[in-house]
Amino acid sequence: MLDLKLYKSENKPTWCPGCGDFGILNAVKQALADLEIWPHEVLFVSGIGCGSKLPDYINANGFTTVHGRALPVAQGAKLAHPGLHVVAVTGDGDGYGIGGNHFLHAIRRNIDITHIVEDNLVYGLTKGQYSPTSAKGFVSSTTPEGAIERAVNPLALALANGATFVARGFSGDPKHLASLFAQALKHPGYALVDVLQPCVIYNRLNTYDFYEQRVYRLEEDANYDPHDPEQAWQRAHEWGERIPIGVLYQESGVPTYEEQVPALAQGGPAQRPMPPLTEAEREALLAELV
Ligand SMILES: Cc1ncc(C[n+]2csc(CCOP(=O)(O)OP(=O)(O)O)c2C)c(N)n1
Ligand code: SF4
Repeated sequence: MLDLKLYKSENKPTWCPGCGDFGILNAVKQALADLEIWPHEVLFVSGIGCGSKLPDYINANGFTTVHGRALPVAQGAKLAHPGLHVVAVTGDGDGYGIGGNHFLHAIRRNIDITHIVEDNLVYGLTKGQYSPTSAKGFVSSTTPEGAIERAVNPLALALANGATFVARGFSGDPKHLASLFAQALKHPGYALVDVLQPCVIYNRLNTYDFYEQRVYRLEEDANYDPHDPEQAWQRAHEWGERIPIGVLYQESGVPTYEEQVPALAQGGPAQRPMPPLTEAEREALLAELV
């Protein structure tokens, strides 16, 4: 196991005290340490939102894109550098709302990236508007009479589109969450970890207490088989008195997108040696840059 201090960033999180994003950050670091992934071997790509600040708070490669675009940038980075562990970090608004289209296509491509969704069921950074995962009837700053639309079910959506790894964690259980992140990082293909993340300011419904009374670990159910799509489908719809966390579904042996691209057989462009420049090319490049 590597030392957790390796991942310590110089930047101090600006999250509200008690925010569920702290548990996610700690669990991510733990998973990297457990798998002995060094900071230079991993890239975090995020969008815009409270949770999307995560790359700033971890000592590793990081890139912040625009709202909703973490997944395409993460996929591009993985194709350029297949040897890198690439982790896309999005909020529920970022990943399932404005980035919802990318979510579907990342799933069906099965590029080997890990997608962490900090799912607080609300827009945090922009002050509490309802999000795609907010329950019908959820009262927010923009819906004082309650959200009219029904919520998106990200786990069912992922399963229905052929995702090869679908998990749900809870940021109030960081040890369990770290094991989910580690399994997702090891999975060859697109791996979704939807994380129940309390927003202690704008979501007074889905609190730590709310989840602590309801969540249960799937692996403690001896009858549960995460390789059975029908069982996964059924648990993906369980939300109420009991909420499952753990690996809902994993399918092995499905080739990743990058394994099927002949041009990547020699490695990604970022891994190939640069062909030497002629003097004229060098001069032209310098003239362009200087
Ligand atoms: C193209 C674009 N549309 C809208 C916004 C405004 N915006 C920034 S963050 C955000 C929502 C963030 O919510 P979520 O992704 O759930 O993350 P959280 O802040 O809850 O972690 C919105 C609407 C933006 N920055 N760019
Ligand atoms: S507004 Fe909510 S999600 Fe954003 S930092 Fe505060 S508690 Fe966390």
